[in-house]
Amino acid sequence: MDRQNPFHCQEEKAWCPGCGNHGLLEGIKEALDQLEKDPHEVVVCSGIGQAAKLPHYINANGFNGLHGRSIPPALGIKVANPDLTVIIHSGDGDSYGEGGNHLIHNIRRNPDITHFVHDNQIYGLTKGQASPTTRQGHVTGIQTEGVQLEPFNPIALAISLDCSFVARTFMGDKEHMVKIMKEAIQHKGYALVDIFQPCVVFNKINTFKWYKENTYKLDDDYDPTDKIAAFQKSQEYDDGIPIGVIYKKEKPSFLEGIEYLKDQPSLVKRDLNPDNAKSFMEGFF
Ligand SMILES: Cc1ncc(C[n+]2csc(CCOP(=O)(O)OP(=O)(O)O)c2C)c(N)n1
Ligand SMILES: [Mg+2]
Repeated sequence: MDRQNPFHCQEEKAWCPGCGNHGLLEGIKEALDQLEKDPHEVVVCSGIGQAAKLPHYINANGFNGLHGRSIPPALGIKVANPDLTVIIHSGDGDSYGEGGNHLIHNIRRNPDITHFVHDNQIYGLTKGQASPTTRQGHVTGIQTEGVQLEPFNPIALAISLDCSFVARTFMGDKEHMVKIMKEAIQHKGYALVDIFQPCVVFNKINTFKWYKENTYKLDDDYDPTDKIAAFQKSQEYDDGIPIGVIYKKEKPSFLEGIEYLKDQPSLVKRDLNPDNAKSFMEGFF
């Protein structure tokens, strides 16, 4: 690229030195630059958490909402202005715990948005409680006897709901991560990308070294359209976790499925006529 990356931002970051979020942020800026996007074309949405601070550190439009609520504003923005590239950056707690219900039904809707989950397998911002992806037996300051619950498997859930694009990557392998990010952004439909992102302070088990030693890349001849094979891949953990595009399913995106919108301008392109709302409101009084 000979242009300067327009997504760079001078804002000081409130992340710990060594946090996986730094590399992840560099990765998304690089992916967007390589796709030759411009900042005004991009919106980054998030909920609450360390991961969810990302919209503050990238030169693009942003929406930092409530915990577990990164998806609804992203969907609203995409519906109002389908020309925008809408991306979510949020944590494993935010996306799979507090936001779990939105995740499920968003997969069913299949809007054309991309969801990058910073999966550090812990609640980072609130200082190290178990998240849905924390493994059984993992001892935390709250789960002093070790986590009792079985972990949530986002990849298996997404496949079971026929999510149109399901991938996993590790921020410690920048080339792999940027490649997957670009593919996910270009995918038409909802793309869920679980990104392993070490929390160097509150997760002493799933470290950089651990992810490096416990992940492997899917073979080139792996077929992501094979649902049964994908489901089998989603079960692998203890003997190595596959990274790459795990599942893909072609289907219409949310807006394509709404018949009456087909020959209508998008909301942002319609004339604003407050009088229409006035007469509508008068009906309530
Ligand atoms: C409704 C609600 N519940 C709980 C909280 C407290 N809270 C803030 S961030 C957070 C966990 C964030 O974890 P995760 O989404 O994994 O992000 P990370 O900090 O690890 O990047 C919690 C429980 C909140 N702000 N709002
Ligand atoms: Mg987390």
